[in-house]
Order: sequence, then structure tokens, then C-alpha cells
Amino acid sequence: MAFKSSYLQRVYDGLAERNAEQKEFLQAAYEVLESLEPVVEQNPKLEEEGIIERIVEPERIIMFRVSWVDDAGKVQVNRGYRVQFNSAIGPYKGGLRLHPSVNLSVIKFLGFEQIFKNSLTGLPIGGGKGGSDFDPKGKSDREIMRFCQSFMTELSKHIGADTDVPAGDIGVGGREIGYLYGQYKRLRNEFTGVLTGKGLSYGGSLARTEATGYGLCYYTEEMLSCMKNDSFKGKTVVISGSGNVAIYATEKATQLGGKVVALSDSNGYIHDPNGVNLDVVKQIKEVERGRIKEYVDRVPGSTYTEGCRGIWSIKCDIALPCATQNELDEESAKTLIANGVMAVAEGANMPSTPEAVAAFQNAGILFAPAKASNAGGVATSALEMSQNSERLHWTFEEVDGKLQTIMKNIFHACDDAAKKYGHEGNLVVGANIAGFEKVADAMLAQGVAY
Ligand code: NDP
Ligand code: 2IT
Repeated sequence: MAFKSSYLQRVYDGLAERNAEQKEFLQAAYEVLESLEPVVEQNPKLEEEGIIERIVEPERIIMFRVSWVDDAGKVQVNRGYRVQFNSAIGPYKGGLRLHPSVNLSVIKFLGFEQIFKNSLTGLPIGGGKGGSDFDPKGKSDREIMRFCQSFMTELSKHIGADTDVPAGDIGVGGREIGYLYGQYKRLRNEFTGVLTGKGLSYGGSLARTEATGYGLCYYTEEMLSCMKNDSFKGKTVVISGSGNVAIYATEKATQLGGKVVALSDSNGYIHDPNGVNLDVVKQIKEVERGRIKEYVDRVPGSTYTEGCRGIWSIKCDIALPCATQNELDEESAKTLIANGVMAVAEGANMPSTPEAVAAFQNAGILFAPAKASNAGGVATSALEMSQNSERLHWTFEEVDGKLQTIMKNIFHACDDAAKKYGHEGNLVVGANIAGFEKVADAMLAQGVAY
């Protein structure tokens, strides 16, 4: 690992020394810093004002005990996190993840990515992320409720509609947001837009549920159109995961004329050469909270294979990784390339390893990085904040129309920045630079008090 800029090298070395155990965070930071080489070279002010040192250090990290009582009456303890990474362009904004793999490194990588993603949306939102190592799998509704109430009892001291506005991520959907919101309101006696992804009956926005998956497909469609004069029409699509992002990516990819032939969860994947029946998937995952393997009992002609990584061996034109970080490695990338994939767009956060990204780029495959292509979720969260502020509801068409415009704009911001700094066609570099420029500008304008 070596940077051309001695400034970037020094900052990265210091970061790696201080956070030696945080491999996901260092992975995310390295990629961004690497993209910023030409920007740092052309703007000496960034070094003079210590912008890179400042941007890699969270403004605030909150870690707390979450104790709750399970259905057997036993006390359970988990660890809660909120990383308030950067508020230069707006209140901290970003999801909450509930998964046993959550630790400080994971939350810091997600919070760091969120700074640039939120900037790319063009909306006034800073970067943050939170969560817990609590495992929602196999828990009753009452246990989920008690956990969420305990989590919010501490979190409520640190957030607010103009301070920090959390939302969902892995393991946090409508049910959890409802419990979290109820507890915030109880503690603060305020009906305010402190969370997004809320239910429609208490301040949620139409199209927020669909937004990340739909936005991913809008970005991909624009990328295909502008860079290959092509579209989803007639394409075979493989999507990993079967949660919120994967389900609505499947819905939109299908509406745009693609055929989605595979979905997965952490146990394995299904292959349905006829195109997945999304009503069956929604029934299993959204209503019954079941496992993806149940699909094959209900849809003849489909197959299930144990082990989620094998999904990338299925031949496809477009691959949309929508499960979790580092789920697509170099070997999987090479298999996709050998099978003729033309485009890869990330729905999950950092799903491709650095080696996989390099393999796609070297092979001339269109590659859309997460912080650009999955920004539709947080963008629509910001639209939910707008509606809460004006105490109005917009129609589905209005929100979806804005989402489409935002995703197209993000694609062009990435494409333009890549061209401007001599990396035409490299949307990874383009996204990092375009996201960074606005945040750096705001930090420079606001002085060095934090
Ligand atoms: P969900 O909890 O709804 O679904 C997550 C899916 O990913 C499930 O199918 C889950 O399988 C699978 N998964 C989770 N962890 C792992 C793992 N360690 N290995 C293999 N599979 C795993 O989450 P979302 O759909 O909301 O989130 C998916 C990704 O999209 C995440 O990276 C998230 O950060 C990102 N994202 C989400 C946004 C949103 O608005 N929700 C916005 C932008 C990005 P299983 O059930 O077996 O755990
Ligand atoms: O990773 C993400 O962008 C999200 N989980 C959505 C965050 C949000 O505030 O809507």
C-alpha cells in the first residue's frame, strides 16, 4: 500500500496505527483517500487546514450498555453504538444496524461512507451510523420491543430532528423504527421527525420502503444508458440478499424489463430460471419473517443451494450485491466476469472487496460503488425529513419522481468528477471526489473549532 501524496500516506499511517483492529473502517478509508490523490495534489489548502485528518476522525462516538429482559425473564446485555461522524453539511444522518457482527469497526466504516453518500444526494445531511450486536433472529416481537426501548432510552439523549436522525439498516425495518419512535416520544414528549423510515400513519414517507432498491436500479439504468447505450431490458439479473434492498431492487429491475433469477440469505441461495416470483418472496420474508429456502417449496422449477457465496456462479448480465460488506470477493468477481457480466452495482454497503472492484474495473465491467448507487434510501429519508418539517405528505409519484432525479444527478456527478480529475469512467473515484468536495468546502468555511 502506497500513496503518491506524502500527506495522504501520513494521515493513513496514523489512522492505521490508531485503529489497527478496525479492518472494515481502514478498508473504507483507504479507498476514499486513494481516490483523493488528484484533489489533494491540486488543493494545498486541504493539507494546510488538516481536512483529511479531520474527516477520518468521527466528531463523536457514543457507546453504551443496552440491558433488556427476554421472554424467559432473564436479563440480557448488548452493546449499543452511535458514531456521529461529520456534521459539516447537515445533521448526522444514517441507519441503525442490528446484527451479531456489529462492532466499532463496522459502525465506523458505515458512518464514514455515509458522509460522502449523503453529500452526493445533494441534500443537507451529515454522516452518522449506529447499531448493536443484538441478534434479532429468533426473537419474539415483545423481545424486539424491549430491546428497542432500552436502546432508545440511551440514544434519545444524543439525537434530535436537527441534531442526528437515525433510520433502518440490516435488522431494522418498520417494526423496529415504530418501537424506537414510540420510546423517543414517551421520553421526550415530542412528536418530531427524529427517525426516518417511520410508518405511514405516524409521519413516514411514501416510497421510503422501496427507495434503496428502486434508487439502485435508477442509477444502474442511467449508467447503462450513458456508458453503454443499453438498459435493463432483456437482461438476466442476480441479486444477493432477500431483505429490504434486495426485494425492491428485484421489483424495479423486473419493472424495467430485467429478469431476476436468484436471491439469497446468509444460509444459501435460490435459483429460479423463470424469474423470481416476488409475491412469494415478500410473503416469506416480509410477512412470515422466514428463510429464502422456503421459496423452493412454493415455486416449482426453482432450486436451493446451501452457502450464500455460490450465488455469484450463476450466469448473469447484471449483478446487484444487496446483502452485506465483503460478500463478493476476487474469486466471485472472476467467475462473474468469465460468465459475461456487463455491469455490477452495489446495493449493500461495501459488498465488493477491493480486489473484486479492481478485477471488475480491469475487465472493463461497468461498476457502480455503493455510496453512489445505494444513496436512494438516505435521499428519501431526507425527503421524509422535509415532509415532517412542513407537516405535509407528498404522493408516491412525487417522492419517486424526486428519487429518480436524484439518482440520475448522482450518476452524473460521479461521471463528471471522474472526468475532471483524469479518471474517465471510474465511478469509484468519481463518487469519492464528488462526495468529498462539498463536505471539504463546508468544513473549510466553518473553521477549525472541531
Ligand atoms: P435487511 O436486514 O432487510 O436484509 C439483509 C439481507 O442481507 C438479508 O437477506 C440477510 O440474510 C443478508 N445478510 C445480512 N448479513 C449477512 C451476512 N453477514 N452474510 C450474508 N448475508 C447477510 O437489510 P437491508 O436490505 O436493509 O440491507 C442490506 C444492505 O443494504 C446492507 O449492507 C445495508 O447497509 C445496505 N443499505 C440499506 C439501506 C436501507 O435503506 N435499508 C440503504 C442503503 C444501504 P439473513 O436474513 O440470513 O441475515
Ligand atoms: O446505508 C444507508 O444509507 C442506510 N441504511 C439508510 C440511512 C438513512 O438514514 O436512511
